[in-house]
Amino acid sequence: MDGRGRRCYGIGPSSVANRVPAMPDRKRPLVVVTRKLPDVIETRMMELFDAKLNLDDRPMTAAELKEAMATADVLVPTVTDRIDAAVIGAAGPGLKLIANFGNGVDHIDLKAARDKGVAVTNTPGVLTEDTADMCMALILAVARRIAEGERLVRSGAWTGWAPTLMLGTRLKGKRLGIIGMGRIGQALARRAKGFGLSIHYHNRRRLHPDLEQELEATYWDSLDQMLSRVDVVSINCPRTPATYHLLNARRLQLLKPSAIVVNTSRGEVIEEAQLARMLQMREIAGAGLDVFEREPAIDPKLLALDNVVLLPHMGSATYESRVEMGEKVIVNIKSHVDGHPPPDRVLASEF
Ligand code: 8YV
Repeated sequence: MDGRGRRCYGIGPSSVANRVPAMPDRKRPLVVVTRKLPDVIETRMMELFDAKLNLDDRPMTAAELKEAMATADVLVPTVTDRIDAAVIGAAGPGLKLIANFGNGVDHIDLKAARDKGVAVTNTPGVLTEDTADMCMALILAVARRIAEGERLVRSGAWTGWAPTLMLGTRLKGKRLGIIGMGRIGQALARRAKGFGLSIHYHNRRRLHPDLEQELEATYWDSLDQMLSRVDVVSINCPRTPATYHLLNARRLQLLKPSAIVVNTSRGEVIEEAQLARMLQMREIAGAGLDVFEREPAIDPKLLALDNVVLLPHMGSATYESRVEMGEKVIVNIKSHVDGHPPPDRVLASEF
């Protein structure tokens, strides 16, 4: 022990020279986590940081978020937190990083963060495959009426097999139009190819020819032209000012009446009221929706429709994905506090 009761390590006689100096007391960063995360992630955060966890998982109010910003060094929000200019404006001098738990950052005012000198990170890559699985599951569920069939069995009204019962649509040979050919769009394309769908896509940038060839994907510079020719549309682009209501009333009307729309991205990319109206009128055959414009509120029209499969924003909800997202958050925070640029910085200029 040294004179201040701290443990010292050394070999041989205790002398100042052969003592390993005690680590200087470095203040651990105060990290406020807005929602309950997997136990392994919370435990590691407690080991590394002065972590303030939200064990009862009650979403924080705007006032609580502002208070957290004023005192913390790092905020770890999720898609359910609105990190707008007012919340960012409340940041204290220590707050230099918002380490988002999730890929999409449309709930964070990136410009306000940049102006305030606050870096923003996200968790790309680790939820790609799980989200693509969910896109494919929704396509299958709508085309083959899986949720409807399940409801029929549970209702007790099923009277047995019949030649014309629950007829759906064959996927093999149909055209899938992917809007947003990033990681998730490409992972969906790989899956969909296996189901015999031909791949069409619209993206800000055309893919490298080698990748396009590997995916056997047809690029459409014009979204309008692609929409009128495909049988299934999947939204896989991020929600940005440019993609808000990208599928608006006019574009939805370009779809074939037999078309299926699937959305695992953000509700705001589709003009939801119009989609609900067209589904109700059977001007669009069906939809699989994991995200909504006013989550968790859902348009009552959608709730009443049989040709729609509705999920509670669970595209990336696997245990593995949540743990890997948490690990990414930790690496981003650790790099930042150690003075290195965090690997998953989101640049305001990208949006
Ligand atoms: C996440 C998502 O679960 O990462 C995203 O952008 O939409 C979801 O899959 C959610 O964002 C967690 O904050």
